[in-house]
Amino acid sequence: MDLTLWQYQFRIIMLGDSTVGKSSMLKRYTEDEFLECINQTVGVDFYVYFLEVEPGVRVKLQFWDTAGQERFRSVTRSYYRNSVGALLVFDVGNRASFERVREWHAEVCEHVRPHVVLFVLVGHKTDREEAGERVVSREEAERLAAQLGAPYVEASAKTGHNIRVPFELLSSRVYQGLQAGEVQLREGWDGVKSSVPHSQKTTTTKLHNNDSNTPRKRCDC
Ligand SMILES: Nc1nc2c(ncn2[C@@H]2O[C@H](COP(=O)(O)OP(=O)(O)O)[C@@H](O)[C@H]2O)c(=O)[nH]1
Ligand SMILES: [Mg+2]
Repeated sequence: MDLTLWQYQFRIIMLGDSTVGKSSMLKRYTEDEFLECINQTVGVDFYVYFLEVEPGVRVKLQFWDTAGQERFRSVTRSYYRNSVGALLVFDVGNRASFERVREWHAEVCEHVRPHVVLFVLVGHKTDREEAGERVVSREEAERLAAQLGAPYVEASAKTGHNIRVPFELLSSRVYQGLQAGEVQLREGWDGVKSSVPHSQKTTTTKLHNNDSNTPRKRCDC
C-alpha cells in the first residue's frame, strides 16, 4: 500500500512541562508501547500516524515532540507557527505542571497570532490516582479547560487508558475546522496540507473511529 495516499496532513505539537509524559503518549498511541525509562531524544522527534477521520478521508497526522527543549523554555517560534493543533499536557500528580498550562497556552497563542492553534487539554498519568498521588482534580482541570476554550480528556500512557481519545478528538476538531472554514490552508504554512483539489473536498464532518486497519508508521528521521 502506498503510504503517501492521504487527503490531508495535520501537524500537531505536544506541549507541557518536561516529564509530564508527552513522548510516552505518542509512543503509546503510534506504537502501543510504554517504557518506564523512555529515552530523551536530541533535537525534535517526530511521529506519523494515519487516521481515517471519516470513511474515505485519510489524514496523515504528523506529531512534533520537543526533546528536552521545554525544560529550558527554548521551544522555537517556527515549532508553534507551523502547527494546526496542540495537545496541552499536564501530570495529574504534579501541580506545578498544571499551573504552567496557562503559560504554555499563552505562549503559543502569542506566537501564532493572528492565526489560531486548536487545543485539547490532557490530564495525564491518571494511573497515579490508585497510588494516592493525584493532586489535581478533574473538576479544576475542567474549569481551566473551559476557560481556555478547549476540551478536557484524562488519559494514561502507562495503562493505555483513553490514550486514543485526545489525539482523535483533536484531529476531529481540525477536520471540522477545515470544513467550517475556521482553519484555512495557507501558502508556505505547514500546519495543514491537502492533496485534494478544492472542488473534490468532502463536506461531511463525522469522525470515523474504526481505524483498526490503519497502518502505523514512525519516521526514522
Ligand atoms: N505513572 C505514569 N508514568 C508515566 C506515564 N507516562 C509517562 N510516564 C513516565 O514519566 C516519565 C517521563 O515521561 P516522558 O514521556 O519522557 O515525558 P516528557 O518529558 O513529557 O516527554 C517517564 O519515566 C515515563 O515512564 C503514565 O501514564 N503514568
Ligand atoms: Mg519527551
